[in-house]
Amino acid sequence: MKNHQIAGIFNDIADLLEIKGDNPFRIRAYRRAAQGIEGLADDISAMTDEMLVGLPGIGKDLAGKIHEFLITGKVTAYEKLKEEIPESLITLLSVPGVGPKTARHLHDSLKVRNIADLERLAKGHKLSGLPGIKAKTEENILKGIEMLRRGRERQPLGRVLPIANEIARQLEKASPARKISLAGSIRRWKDTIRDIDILATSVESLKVMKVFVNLPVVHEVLMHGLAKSSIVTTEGIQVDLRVVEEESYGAALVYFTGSKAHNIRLREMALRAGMKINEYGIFRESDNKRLGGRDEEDVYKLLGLPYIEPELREDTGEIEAAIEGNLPELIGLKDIRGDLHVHSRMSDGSNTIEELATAAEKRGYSYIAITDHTEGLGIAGGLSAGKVLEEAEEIKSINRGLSGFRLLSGAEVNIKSDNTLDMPDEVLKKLDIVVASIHSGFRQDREKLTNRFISAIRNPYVSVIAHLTGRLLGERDAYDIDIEKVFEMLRKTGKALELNAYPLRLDINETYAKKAKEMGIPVVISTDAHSTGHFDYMLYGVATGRRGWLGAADVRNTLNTPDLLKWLKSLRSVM
Ligand code: DGT
Ligand code: CA
Ligand code: ZN
Repeated sequence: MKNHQIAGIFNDIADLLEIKGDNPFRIRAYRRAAQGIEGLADDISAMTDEMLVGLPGIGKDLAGKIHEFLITGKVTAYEKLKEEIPESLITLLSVPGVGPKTARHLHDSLKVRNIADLERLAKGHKLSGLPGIKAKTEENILKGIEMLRRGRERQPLGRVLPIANEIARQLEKASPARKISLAGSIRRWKDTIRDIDILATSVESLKVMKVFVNLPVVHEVLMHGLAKSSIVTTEGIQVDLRVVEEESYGAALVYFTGSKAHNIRLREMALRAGMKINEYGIFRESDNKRLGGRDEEDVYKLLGLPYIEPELREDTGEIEAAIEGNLPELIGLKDIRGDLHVHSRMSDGSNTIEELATAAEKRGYSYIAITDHTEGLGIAGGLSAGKVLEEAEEIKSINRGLSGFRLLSGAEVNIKSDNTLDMPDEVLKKLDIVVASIHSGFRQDREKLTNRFISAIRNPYVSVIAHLTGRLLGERDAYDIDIEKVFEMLRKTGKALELNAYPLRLDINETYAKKAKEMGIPVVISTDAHSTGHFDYMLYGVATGRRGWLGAADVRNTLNTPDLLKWLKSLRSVM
């Protein structure tokens, strides 16, 4: 899919325009367009020009640029901008956390020309104290450089999964493979992926491998064999394909799904029971007689275990739970009845409220909450108190025309550095749901940051805490906060923790999700959608929930509409 590439170019153009000090509206238009394209479920290269212009945030001019890219593989305006701006400056901009302004300053005033220079200066404390360089900037620059390096090793699942699915689809279409499955960390839905593992069965392995190493995504062939081949895609991701016999499929799937730690536990269990397990099957130790391995259930059954879902296979207690018959019944996408964190055009989203409602209803949802940014977040078009109330009125009136689907009025308020919210209680009390998060000043120290969240939870109208860790995969590490303390306050008040499904955020990982469940903290899984296409990200949120052992009962947006509203109301009588 070209979507990701085009969104990347539009984001780059926005950065370059910002460096040039171009018109902020123009810059924002590019960012909005990028965001809309990134969220599309459909392949942009299959769209007609009229369809392009019909996309949210895309006018004639941007549609023309997309068209140009699809035909020529280039966008002239982008190429020109890159020529105008020194390459060394663009390099500095690639460091996570270094924005256009800092990059310009480093480049022009401090004459920094490459990442090695930058690292040396930051390490030698040569930057702090200089005008325009804030106290913590040095530290953040070093973190950014480190992340840039790490980012090359592991990619976010949200980037890798579409590529893996596409490869599997093409193998299915063009090769004589019978069964095809993704394996490895992708099948376990880990948040970042080192390489893609694919498993197939076939009696014509030679042909399957030939198709594989000649796929259009292949950039380089590392190994071309009968049982295993490896390629590197044009995006730089390694893909291993293994072809096995039908009778080994289950055993191989267990083996290559991993995790390694889980496999080791299975092997120990097998040995203790006088069996041997490997990627070919499960055998009796004494005479090597094949006992099974055709499907995964087979393997677990022979070990005396129920089937264990791939998301749980991390050796974090799943084997013990399986032995005791205590495996959790995991939440599924079908359990989700709505999305409780959605942005409309009123703030920085790409769609109108009606468009969002229509798209959500089409997915079979019963409700969504419109939670636009509020005042404090000027850059994201945050709404004033008057606008928040206006939007709530509009939602009421739209609801009158709906049946079987309901819009919830809400807001995503910003918890300010002084612990207060950027919206008064009199406004918040008129809304169905209030999501509170930190969007600025997140470089405060641990105690201050922690207290900001605690204060927000104490506010009687706050229902959900979002972006608790604030991490952005490959770009920003988690905030330094005392999670224990925040969780304790959530437990006390019964307020909910948001598991953000946006694949580059997933700021509540499986460990925190599991901890929330153990403490009895209600979880909501929300996409933070900024366009209708982003509703699809729910998949990643649910997967992370599953990795955190969550069942439908642990997640509040599995409730039906009356029960959900009742729960939200009940939170307001807490304090
Ligand atoms: P990653 O790092 O995102 O690629 O994570 P995985 O889990 O996909 O790791 P990978 O690609 O190295 O290996 C795929 C699976 O193959 C892994 O989950 C378990 C299995 N495996 C790999 N090496 C070993 C090993 O030395 N022993 C055992 N028991 N299993 C292994
Ligand atoms: Ca892998
Ligand atoms: Zn949001």
